[in-house]
Amino acid sequence: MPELVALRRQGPIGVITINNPPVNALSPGVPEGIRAALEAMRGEEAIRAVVLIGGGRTFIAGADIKEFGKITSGEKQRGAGLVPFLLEIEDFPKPVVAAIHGAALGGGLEVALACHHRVAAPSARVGQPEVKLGIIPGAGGTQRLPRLAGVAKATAMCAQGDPIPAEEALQFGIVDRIMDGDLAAGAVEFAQEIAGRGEPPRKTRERGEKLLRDPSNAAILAAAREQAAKKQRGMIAPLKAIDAIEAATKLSFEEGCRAEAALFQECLFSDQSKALIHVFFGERAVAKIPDIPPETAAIAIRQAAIVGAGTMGAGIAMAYANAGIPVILKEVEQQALDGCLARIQKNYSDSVNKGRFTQQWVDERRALIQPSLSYDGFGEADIVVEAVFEGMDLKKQVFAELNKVCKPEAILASNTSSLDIDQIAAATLRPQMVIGHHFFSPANVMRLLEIVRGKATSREVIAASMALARRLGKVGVLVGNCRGFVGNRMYHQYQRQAQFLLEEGARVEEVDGALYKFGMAMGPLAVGDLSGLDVSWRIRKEYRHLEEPGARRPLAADRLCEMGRFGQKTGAGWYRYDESRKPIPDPEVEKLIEQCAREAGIERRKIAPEEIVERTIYGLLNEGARILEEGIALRPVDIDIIFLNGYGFPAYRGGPMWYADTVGLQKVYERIRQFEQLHGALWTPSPLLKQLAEQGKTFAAAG
Ligand code: ZOZ
Ligand code: NAD
Repeated sequence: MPELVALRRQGPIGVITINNPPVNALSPGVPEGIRAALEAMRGEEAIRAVVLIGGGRTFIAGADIKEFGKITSGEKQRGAGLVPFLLEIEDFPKPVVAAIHGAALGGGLEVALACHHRVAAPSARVGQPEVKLGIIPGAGGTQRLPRLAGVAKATAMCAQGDPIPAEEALQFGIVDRIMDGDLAAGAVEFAQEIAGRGEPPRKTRERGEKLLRDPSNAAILAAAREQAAKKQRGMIAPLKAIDAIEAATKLSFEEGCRAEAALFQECLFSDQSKALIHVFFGERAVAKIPDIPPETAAIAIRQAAIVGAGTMGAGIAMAYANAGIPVILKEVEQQALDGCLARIQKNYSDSVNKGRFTQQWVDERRALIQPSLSYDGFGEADIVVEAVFEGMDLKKQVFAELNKVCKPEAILASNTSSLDIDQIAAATLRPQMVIGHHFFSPANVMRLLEIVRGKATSREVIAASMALARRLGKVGVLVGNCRGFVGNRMYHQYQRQAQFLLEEGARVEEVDGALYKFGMAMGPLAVGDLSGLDVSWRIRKEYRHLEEPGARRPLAADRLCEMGRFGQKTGAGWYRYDESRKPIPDPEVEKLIEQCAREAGIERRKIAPEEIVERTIYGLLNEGARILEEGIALRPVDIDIIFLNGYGFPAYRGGPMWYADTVGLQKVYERIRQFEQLHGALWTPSPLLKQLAEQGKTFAAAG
């Protein structure tokens, strides 16, 4: 028997343990091992029942996701899958009990469903998260789960993909018992109890009582489809998962499995699945920094402090408090501090009202935030995050003060969104402790943390920042130091193209509509209105002297700001807003844009949605290619993860660089060259893009 699976006998119970670290994925060898262990016990009279359990930290996290890529690339032939193997477990003549700790996910839950009974540790979770990888359960999950949990619960689990805790699984009949204490011992006892009943094993596929072959299924499925279309907009897999559950309600188990297999296959070979699997591994890949080994000494973070209690300071304070880290929040003015604390309080109260947190949890978090008008207590802080106004002189002044009041081993982080980290670090006598921690607004919600490495930043400070990001529930991506870093530098090109398109003839809602349809969470102009048009207006004015004389620049955004139209906060920007904060297209803005176009000598024309997407997204990824050339991003996947978590790029397209590969770099390059001929030097293709296109390569292969 392969070593991945071990068998021991404990009296009349055979205990099969899976040992495939780190997460007991069903890699080649694991099903074979389980099958061999069962076969060894089939004729053994002394064995009355079997326990299947995971070694290490979890039961089974699912199919081995690495195998999917091998199948779709043609490197490996797709076999019969797990379905026949699970039938063998289900048809085993002695009761098989799955003992679940950690997680039973995807193929892992499907294995457990094929067992005759399931027991779980109180902290265990079970789920069918396949849709998050762009696929559906492919080993009978959509057929067995509704038989155990009912159609509504199974549909929610398979279509939305969120795992549920053991207690809920018990409530819905997915697990039979929760075991406090030693799970293996409890499961053996449970197996003995079952064997003692002397009943034939209970096969999930034969349990039809919860399938409800009645009209209420149609309403459940219709509501699920509607929700998927709204909440998982653009994604194929959730709808296919619902189709598979529908098959369970209408067909025999065998026919249902065949329908599931066909739908699984369709999903597996889709671009969406390839993109989402890239994202799964990408989120883990960005945590690995080539020159910072995992054994780099850790800096413990027990106490934090923040300078500047504005929009960002408030969100960052909540992010720390939510992770259980005490934080001092310093302001210069009492009024600003009071306003910030009121915003924090309101945010927490809203979360309680929405049922996201309990009052007690919120009270405990709120108590971790200590307001201050002085640097008292900063000497004990292990990390300080600066979040004052964006201005180099002020940042330097604050860092010089921090240099005096903080202990030498404290990390000094700046939340600047565009300024030079090295210049900021030069205001201290310890530039090795200085780093950028670029949070995104609202900082307690957005998952991205761009971690900006200055030329002197120490490896320990970087390693601690990456670990801290995880602790704060964020995905930390290490980037180099340049104006706007990775995200804002690329987004600037995207925004700029959106504005050029307006002057060339597209309407505000056409630009936003095309990009929303592409899958962006919001269109670029609506985003501008939300974050405030005045912010980039100020930055443009500050950097105007760096612009090439005579270079084309869009005019309308400046005009809007001159009119006091800063976006949602003033009730008008690119759109008008009423109390519902719904953007309303504004004829005044169209007139203004026409006027700007006349001044710039632009003849307006009708612009198709495809061109809107190409102009904006290709503008973004041409800049991304330059960022790679300059080494500002470590790998293409780092850029992808930044855009998925910080800018609302659709995960099912894998991020901008992955999307470029999907379109084909030759095609992208040719189009960018056409844009260069039409619109000038702004569109000069990045040399890296040119090289990869000419060599017929992809970013993924080059990165
Ligand atoms: O890792 C977390 C997790 O959520 N894993 C993925 C769970 C999942 O999506 N399962 C469904 C898989 S698809 C499936 O099962 C399809 C299906 O129905 C079967 C159809 C059969 C068709 C046959 C055709 C062939 C988890 C919650 C488990 C643990 O989280 P942690 O934060 O503790 O640890 P991570 O996420 O850092 O993971 C540790 C290392 O394990 C790797 N990994 C995790 N799940 C894997 C996996 N590798 C392969 N397959 C999986 N299912 C992960 O990449 C990481 O690796 P390193 O190298 O970065 O350490
Ligand atoms: P903000 O204007 O809301 O808040 C800045 C706060 O800093 C003000 O309350 C001000 O009173 C306070 N302050 C100024 N000098 C201080 C000092 N010496 N000590 C203590 N407090 C001081 O600004 P914001 O939007 O929170 O931005 C803060 C930083 O975060 C900027 O560098 C900005 O570029 C960056 N950032 C902003 C966003 C965003 O979306 N707003 C996103 C990412 C990063």
